[in-house]
Amino acid sequence: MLLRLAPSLRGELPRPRVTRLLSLKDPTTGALLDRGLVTWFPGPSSYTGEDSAELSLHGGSLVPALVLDACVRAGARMARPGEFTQRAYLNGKVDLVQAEGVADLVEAESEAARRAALAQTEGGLSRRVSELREGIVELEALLAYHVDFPEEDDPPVPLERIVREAGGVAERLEILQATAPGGELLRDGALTVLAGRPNSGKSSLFNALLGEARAIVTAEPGTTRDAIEARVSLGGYPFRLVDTAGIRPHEGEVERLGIEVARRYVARASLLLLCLPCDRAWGEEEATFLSAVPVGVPVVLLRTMRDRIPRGAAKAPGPPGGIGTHAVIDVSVEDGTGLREIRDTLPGLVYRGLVELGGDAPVLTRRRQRVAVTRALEEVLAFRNALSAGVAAEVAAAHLRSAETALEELVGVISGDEVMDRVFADFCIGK
Ligand SMILES: Nc1nc2c(ncn2[C@@H]2O[C@H](COP(=O)(O)OP(=O)(O)OP(=O)(O)O)[C@@H](O)[C@H]2O)c(=O)[nH]1
Ligand SMILES: [Mg+2]
Repeated sequence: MLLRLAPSLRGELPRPRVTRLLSLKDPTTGALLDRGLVTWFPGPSSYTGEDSAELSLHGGSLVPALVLDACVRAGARMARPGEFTQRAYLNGKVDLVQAEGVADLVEAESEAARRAALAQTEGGLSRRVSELREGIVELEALLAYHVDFPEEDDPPVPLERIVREAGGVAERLEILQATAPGGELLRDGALTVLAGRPNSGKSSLFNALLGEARAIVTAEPGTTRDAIEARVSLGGYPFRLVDTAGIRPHEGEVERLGIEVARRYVARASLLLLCLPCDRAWGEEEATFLSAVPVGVPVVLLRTMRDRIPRGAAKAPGPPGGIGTHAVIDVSVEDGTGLREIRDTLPGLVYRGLVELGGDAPVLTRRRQRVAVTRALEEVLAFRNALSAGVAAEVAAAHLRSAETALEELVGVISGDEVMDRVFADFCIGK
């Protein structure tokens, strides 16, 4: 196909992996379509492992469309979403987890998501999974050794040792499993809701954190009627920030609906930013929002409009004792007070485990991965319990084989078409 598109090659493929400037011509009419850079990658030294060529064109929308059309007429067809990476997987270039990392890398919108995805494409998670699998294989070996010498008073591998080592493997699986909640949020962003009474400065703060005037701000209470959502990276971690309607007792129909939306957001939030102006005391509105927050969701109390009270002056009273907020930050969008502290504080509240682990530690970023690791963990624990309870070693060993299967399916050593289709279905075209 490349030869038909670039007649100046005279039927001879370019040198592998060396860029050539070539005229690309319509295979039917011979008309010049573009002059571009062409690189030829003969298999297996290519992304997919198969022969492939890459064309760098002048860009825009018409030129690439014309050249693509010419490619199709010369015998090519358009790739399905994820087809390049799927072929790379089928040709053994990457495993399933690395392939998922490629999709995440393309979609990454924050530094933390990018780092985790890159580490995953580079095989970081795959290596961890393979170490865990080896740990399980080792348990099987120990067990076989133990079973081979049943009659001896002093077997070469005492049962207690196998039980202990199974506990060690389970612990390592648990550490990996614990990265899942944060890892899954890395892909979607943590739903972070700005809530508070009308005119508490929610929309102003929303705009300040976004760095653009997205929500309308007025001195009129009840300005925001609907929820506005935006993706933003704070301290390198992804957040879905939501500005909501302020809550108050005597509201009109539209505002009431907006408040209802706000309540629903609060119920799904990963983090609540409760706004209360520095010159206003804690009241019923704040207590109402707090009561709608699900257990375990961190709440940050933002004392807004810090510039409105003189430096050193006391703020109006905050929440009475006993109301748990995870942090209190004084902010002002007028002079920028507290914005830095918000960026620095929020990641640690939502991405707790991940922030502590640091950038390159293996992280589970998808439900599929979490389910597999959880299954492996449960099987290893079942094995340990069975062994301690005196169940015959051969019977207990079945749990180890199931644990192994779960990890093998995870990286795709064995995988059904269904799993594979699901993994590649949410890729974008061209990857
Ligand atoms: N001085 C000062 N004024 C602020 C600050 N933040 C917000 N304001 C003002 O307070 C008023 C209300 O701000 P908004 O951001 O619209 O408040 P809101 O909570 O979104 O209000 P509703 O959408 O009505 O619930 C506006 O006049 C803002 O300009 C601040 O840090 N300092
Ligand atoms: Mg508002």
